[in-house]
Amino acid sequence: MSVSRRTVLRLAAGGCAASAMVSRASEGEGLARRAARRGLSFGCMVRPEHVERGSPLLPVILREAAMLVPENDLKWRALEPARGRPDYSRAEKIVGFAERNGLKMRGHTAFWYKGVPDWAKPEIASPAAMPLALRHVQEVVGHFRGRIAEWDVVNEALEAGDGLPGGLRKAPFGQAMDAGYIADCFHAAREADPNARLYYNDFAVEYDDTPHALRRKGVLDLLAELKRRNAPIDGLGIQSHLCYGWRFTPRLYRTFLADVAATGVDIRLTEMDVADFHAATDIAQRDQQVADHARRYLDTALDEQAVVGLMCWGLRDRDSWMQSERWTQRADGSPERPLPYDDQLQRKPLWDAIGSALDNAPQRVRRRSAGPLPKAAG
Ligand code: 9MR
Repeated sequence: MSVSRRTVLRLAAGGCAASAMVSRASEGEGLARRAARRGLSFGCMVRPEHVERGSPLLPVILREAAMLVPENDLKWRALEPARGRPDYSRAEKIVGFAERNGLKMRGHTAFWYKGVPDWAKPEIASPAAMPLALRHVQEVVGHFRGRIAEWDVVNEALEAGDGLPGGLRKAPFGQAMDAGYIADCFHAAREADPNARLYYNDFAVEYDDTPHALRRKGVLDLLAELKRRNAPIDGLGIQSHLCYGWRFTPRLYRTFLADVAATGVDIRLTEMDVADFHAATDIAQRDQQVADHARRYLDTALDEQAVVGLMCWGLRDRDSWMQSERWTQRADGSPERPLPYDDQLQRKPLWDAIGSALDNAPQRVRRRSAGPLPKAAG
């Protein structure tokens, strides 16, 4: 990475080390432009404080991302901690920032079992559940009508282990529900914002093991069922929480993506990061292992034309959800390094891997079912 004249001048003028680092990190072409050149989009998860004036991440976000998604601020329990008094202020910080800077927004997520606020839980667990949930979907999608380009309308509704028909998850309902409730959420979202692209989003479909195979089957069955019910679904979000050391089989995954694409929906990789608890202790070696793992995944995934873009679940290691998650902790006690930037805002091998995978992705051509391609950049 070259150090620009501006950085050299700033260093010479005694600018503080932190600002020099930020300046270096935001130099050169970001992933957003590299993605756009292929007709793809790159973006990331953010928190409101990341986009506040003075945040060291701010210039990095502006350089790297074309699309933002709030980590928690659009979840029902965050928006409406007390019944009837939704507070959009934290979400508005991010949406407003995106608007001022010409970035697109993803909405995550209108309905998620883990997002149900405590006050709504007893009601959700009764036969009267759906009106309350649908009212929320309409409220949140409608509030941001015309401002959020794409919504995870329903998140993580599948869990084969629960033993329900269609592989549906029991939570958050106390009773068995069929896929009709998911279709209803999509109808409610479409009505609330007719121009938003509507996604079903899930995790654990990426690897070559039994739970992932069951979830893949669940996803395909659900897409077929939603089509059968005429639900207005435009896309599948594949979270892509990767894990170094887990078995990834390109041929298998390629087939899955093709099967999804054949249903006519777009695919977005929505929350990518790479858990490194099976990777080396040595940082350089570990970062390279993570990067190579992601590269193999992305080369396979981006080869599918239906994949419209990629989002990382954060840009900087210390912002990762994995830092506070028990099952992702490393045996040597060191923090996870799952994201493209380290805590000093230096680019890591994962950043290079994502950039090269984007460069090597086949140029997107307009698909019959797809929305508009992003404007080509550079
Ligand atoms: O990163 C999010 C973390 O801060 C929250 O505590 C958690 C529960 O709301 O959700 C995390 O984000 C999850 C996302 O919403 C859905 N896919 C898995 C993500 C990581 O757990």
